[in-house]
Amino acid sequence: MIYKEMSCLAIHDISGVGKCSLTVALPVLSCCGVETSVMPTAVLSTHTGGFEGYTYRDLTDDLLPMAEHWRKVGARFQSLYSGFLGSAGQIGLVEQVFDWFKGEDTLIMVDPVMGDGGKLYRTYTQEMADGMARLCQKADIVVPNMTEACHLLGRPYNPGPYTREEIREILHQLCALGPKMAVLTGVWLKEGTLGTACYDARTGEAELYLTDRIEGFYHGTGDLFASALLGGLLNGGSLKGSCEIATEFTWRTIETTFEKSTDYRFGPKFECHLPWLAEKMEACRKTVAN
Ligand code: PXL
Repeated sequence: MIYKEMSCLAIHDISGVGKCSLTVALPVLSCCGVETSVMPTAVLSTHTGGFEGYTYRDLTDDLLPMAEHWRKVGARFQSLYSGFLGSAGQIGLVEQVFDWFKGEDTLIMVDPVMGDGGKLYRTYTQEMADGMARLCQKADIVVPNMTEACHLLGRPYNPGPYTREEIREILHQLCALGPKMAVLTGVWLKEGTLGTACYDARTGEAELYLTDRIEGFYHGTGDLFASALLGGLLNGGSLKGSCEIATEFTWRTIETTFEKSTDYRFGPKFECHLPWLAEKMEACRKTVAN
């Protein structure tokens, strides 16, 4: 076993039922060997995708006091990773948290969780979407789906299929906002496929990872993908290598969810694939060590 010290502050909501955000980020990052601290942005009974009558407790007022306490006790994080945010004010506070905890080598990942399938989530306002664009400027890496990318860039939403040129243009435009790296989910070129695309503006390297499309809409898979991607990068994986692992991990999970779940709203069945992910992470550490 190769030991590597890795840490992360994950800033997302916690939805009690319907695995997504923190209930996905924590187990996945822990499995990757990353010591993960959490800043819960809101507490919900379920996620907002498909359940009626969920409870929603906004934690905006708690965010800065939490961060101030961490500063007092000397907490440090190698990576800062934000996802679903509950209000426009909260986005500004997360910017502040980034400024406080950003060191020279800190990796900031922003997953601009705003919507899917061409639509913004129910809790999302235009003001929040504008704030999210600002937050992305502070990131080293952004991980939007197609809906989120189009919204961030002011592009009309195209449900697909996409051309390689279109994907490349979106990735370039995302990096032009500020991040060094951009990863797009929900890309496909022809029927029956679905995957991800990555681009590193420092090296110009880009890659597309396509898998067989499994029909259905699977909540929480964006969080699963982004968390595994961050795990790969922290373990020393390249952007391309980490993107490939995260894409396959997500695909394996979707396959199991398709086969075993009777109601996809209750979240992706990823747990049985964690040993596979842990092995891939060990391989990333070995490559770096040799
Ligand atoms: O997986 C994204 C997500 C995170 N958190 C909450 C959500 C969603 C998507 O619907 O509702 C509360």
